[in-house]
Amino acid sequence: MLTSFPDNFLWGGAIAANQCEGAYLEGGKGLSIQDIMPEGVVGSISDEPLDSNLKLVGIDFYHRYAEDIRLFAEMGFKTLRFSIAWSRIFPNGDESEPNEAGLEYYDRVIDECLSHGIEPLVTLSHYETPLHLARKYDGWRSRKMVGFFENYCRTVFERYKGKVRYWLTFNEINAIVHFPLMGGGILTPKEELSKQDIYQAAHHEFIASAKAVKLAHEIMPDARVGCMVLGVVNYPMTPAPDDMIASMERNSELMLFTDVQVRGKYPTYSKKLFRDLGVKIVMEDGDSELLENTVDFISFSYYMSKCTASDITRYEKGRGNLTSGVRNPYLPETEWGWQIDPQGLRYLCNYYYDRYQKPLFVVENGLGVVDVLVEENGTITVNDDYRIKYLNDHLIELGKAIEDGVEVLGYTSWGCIDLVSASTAELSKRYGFIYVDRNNDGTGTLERYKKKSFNWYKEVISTNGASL
Ligand code: BGP
Repeated sequence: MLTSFPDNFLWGGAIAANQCEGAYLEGGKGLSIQDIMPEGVVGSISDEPLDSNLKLVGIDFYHRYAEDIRLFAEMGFKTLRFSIAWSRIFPNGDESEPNEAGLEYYDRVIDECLSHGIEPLVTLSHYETPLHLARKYDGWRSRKMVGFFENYCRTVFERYKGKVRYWLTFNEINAIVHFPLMGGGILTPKEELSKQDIYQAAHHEFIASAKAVKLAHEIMPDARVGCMVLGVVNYPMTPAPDDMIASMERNSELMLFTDVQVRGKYPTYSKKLFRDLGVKIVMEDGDSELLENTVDFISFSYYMSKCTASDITRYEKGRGNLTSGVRNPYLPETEWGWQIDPQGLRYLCNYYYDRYQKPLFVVENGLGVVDVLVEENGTITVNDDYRIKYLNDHLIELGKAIEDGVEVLGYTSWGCIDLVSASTAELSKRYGFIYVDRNNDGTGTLERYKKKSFNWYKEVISTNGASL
């Protein structure tokens, strides 16, 4: 029995606009890059949006948000992480006046959350660069993006101040290195981009993020703004010092993204890293001061750990969503080859907290699985004991991290309702406590069904983790 979770611990779930809302042309919305990625990051992009893109309807959260939020409230959610689709507010991304219908939509979503005592946790940019900005500026390769993003942030901060206290800037900001299109709205193919292009684009996101933090604190003095990174820990494959150093260097590449946003400057090791990569960040006057607007907390996704070796060709490659590594022979893996490592979560929490002494927020964690609906005593459900085990094991380790002394603000399980996968753009990879009747071919009633894990999570929340 665990009692380590603090009384005000923010239990909840996480979703993203492009993966659940659908209705991507309703309410005056403009297109985002997601609308030309019908196969997800693993596939190719199209010139124009395709009707075959499951995101056209998503899980119809745009119309069913009230029903879905009621189900989250029934589980006892204290918080809901969702993103605002930038292109609902500014359809092209660079207009001066916002789209009122888009703002009203999020008024309704936020008010619905608040009416159930659910604290909104809003991601400002969840892989959703407006398509027009991708086409006109090649996304975040252009410094101009900073101003457009600032305008968007100011608009939503002014509109939702007093209602939304917790904000995240860029979802998995470090993903830009691996997927420049998804992370940076960059249409130039990755093979044609230099490391200079990519890290310069990341710099623009750092500046935009720092400006968002500054603005948020000015407009909403009680706001708490976090960075969001893809949280991966790299174990050395063997105790050989060469492997240890390889894992240190690999971790440094990841830590660069939190270091800049949490410490407010590029770390000392970045000099060598950038020299080796042939990168020279172009800084404008005032950038160093701007970066000093550091985040209030660190949020991250956690799905797996990785191994690194000085010579990775000697080992089997591990699979993963956005980064790859060496397969760890001690760990089981999911159907998609993601290595399951609950203890890695405890390790990573300690790693971040030792480094920064700032509160952490686990904003994504979960198991993507093909679920099967069954009928039991007249009730349609999914017996997802595998998901319960996965989440239970991770939460026990999170509890241990808290006992270790790590300050953790909350935990939002990824895809608390089934939604479209980011990597595959399919619906068959399900994470939810709530099943949505929609298939990869677009068929299905969109009906919602509670899985077995629904009541399990409800119990976890109502006992504040003591039932784990
Ligand atoms: C993260 C993204 C999410 C989410 C999750 C699961 O990288 O922030 O948007 O989708 O991964 O990945 P997938 O949907 O590919 O299973």
